[in-house]
Amino acid sequence: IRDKTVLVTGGAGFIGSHLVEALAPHNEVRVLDNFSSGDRTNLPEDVTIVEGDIRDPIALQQAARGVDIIFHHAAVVSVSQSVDAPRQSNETNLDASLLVLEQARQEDARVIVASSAAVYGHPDELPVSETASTEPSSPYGIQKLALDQYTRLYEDLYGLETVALRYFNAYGPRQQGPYSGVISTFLEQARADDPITIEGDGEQTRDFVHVSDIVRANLYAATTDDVGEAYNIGTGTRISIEELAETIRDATDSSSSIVHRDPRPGDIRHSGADVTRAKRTLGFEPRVGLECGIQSLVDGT
Ligand code: UD2
Repeated sequence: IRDKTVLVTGGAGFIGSHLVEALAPHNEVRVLDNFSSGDRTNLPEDVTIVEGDIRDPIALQQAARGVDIIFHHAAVVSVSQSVDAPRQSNETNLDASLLVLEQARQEDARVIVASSAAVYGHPDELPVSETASTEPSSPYGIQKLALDQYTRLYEDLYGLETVALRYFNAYGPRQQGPYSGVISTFLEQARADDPITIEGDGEQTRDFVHVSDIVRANLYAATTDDVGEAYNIGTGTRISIEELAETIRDATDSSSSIVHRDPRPGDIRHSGADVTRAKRTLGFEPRVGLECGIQSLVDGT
């Protein structure tokens, strides 16, 4: 997209900052972030930064004035934090998301929201398609599901152009911090030659999708005519956590041992996306295979 005025909430965070980088050369980009986990150094110079909390209607109003599109990525991303403090994460993930939708109505802006594979809970069938039953197994999943449903409803009720993108396991550069994903944790352990810690038996599987593919999905969502829909964004390929540990150890030439710990309570056993809808409708095609993605993380390219 070009020559648009866009707002990226959570634009200093992991996925948000990659999106900002892609948008900034051709668009007027605003970022709303409270820098609780995001970082200023993630941002290019020519973006307008509104430092504020997504729960603050004044900050949101200021950031969203006159925008054409809102990419909504601000969230409490930790599933376990949502289990420990459901109301707190609900305030950011759901209440504040409603503020975003209301603001979009005011501006008549398109809204792309970050939904999650967490909406499916423990899927009955794999790969999971968008029509599968949704039974989240965490407050985080409930909050993302409600957001996902609200976007559809806002299209139905108010004619707002909305798209929900259900991310599977995102990874890539700049994913760090205490709630970062397993790939960044394993890489850090392997680089330090520390034991790689698998939670449980390691037979659980995930669908890892590179952040550059997620960015492209957002760009397609920004222009699609098929609004009011939710789309799985993954690769369709699953890998076990055990195999992931070995792949990362090999890619880093590490002498780490691989150790097993207690499984994570409530951990989802298998997760994998059916991306047929995103392919057909958005023209989304995942480009970065896991081995390449890990190799480029290792090489820092
Ligand atoms: C991911 C998302 C989450 C939500 C969810 C939807 C991340 C960081 N989180 O949670 O936001 O969308 O998917 O289902 O992407 N593991 C280990 N050792 C470690 C760390 C993790 O074995 O040191 C295991 C963990 O027990 C799990 C798997 O690796 O089985 C993936 O863990 P994760 O935290 O990267 O992501 P997940 O799938 O829990």
